Amino acid sequence: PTLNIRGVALFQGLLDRAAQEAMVRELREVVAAAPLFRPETRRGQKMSVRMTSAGSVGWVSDRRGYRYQEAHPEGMAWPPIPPSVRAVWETVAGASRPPDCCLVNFYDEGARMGLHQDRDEADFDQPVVSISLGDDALFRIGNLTRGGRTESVWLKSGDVVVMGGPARLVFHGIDRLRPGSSNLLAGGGRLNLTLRVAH
Ligand code: MD3
Ligand code: FE
Repeated sequence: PTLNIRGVALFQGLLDRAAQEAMVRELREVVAAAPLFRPETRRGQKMSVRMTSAGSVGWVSDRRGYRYQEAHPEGMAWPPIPPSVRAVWETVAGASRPPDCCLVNFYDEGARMGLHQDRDEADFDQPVVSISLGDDALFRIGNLTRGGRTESVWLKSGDVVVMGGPARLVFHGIDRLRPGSSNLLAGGGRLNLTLRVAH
């Protein structure tokens, strides 16, 4: 890694421009097969981030709660995880199992994600791997419990983050984008992919 913050490993610039462009082309197919939607929190609030998934299961949220399920909210199966995305997991995860979910988050200018833990997965010994594409985003890393001091780092297009070991359950979030900082995505914004072993 090029940087390690509280056990969160950053691989800055792991994907070059050509690799990023190839991944975006594959992700267009994912979104065509399983459209982005805006999940609702348990309290019925629409999230600002739009999401979809690839893999055998996908992450959904509605008034029934957060969970992984076999179908998109509109009923279709999730498309397969693109090979270029799987390859990143093989390179950096050091995991004993392949991912069964790739959560795709799309941020437009103004979208954010509040501090939270990722704890809907069955096995916290498996890492989560994140890939950033498009505009820069201010990523905040907290602690294993809510509150306390936090540290922030800008994630740029092509950066990969691995959360494993003790860092797997730290609170984290995205405060804001730097709009116009990347021309990778036509129309701007940011895609974040998180590879997970959900089941
Ligand atoms: C640290 N996504 O989808 S990715 C998420 O940029 C999520 O869209 C953010 O948090 C995004 O749940 C941050 C980096 C990340 C992902 C999972 C983690 C950091 C993490 C799990 C544990 C600790
Ligand atoms: Fe998260």
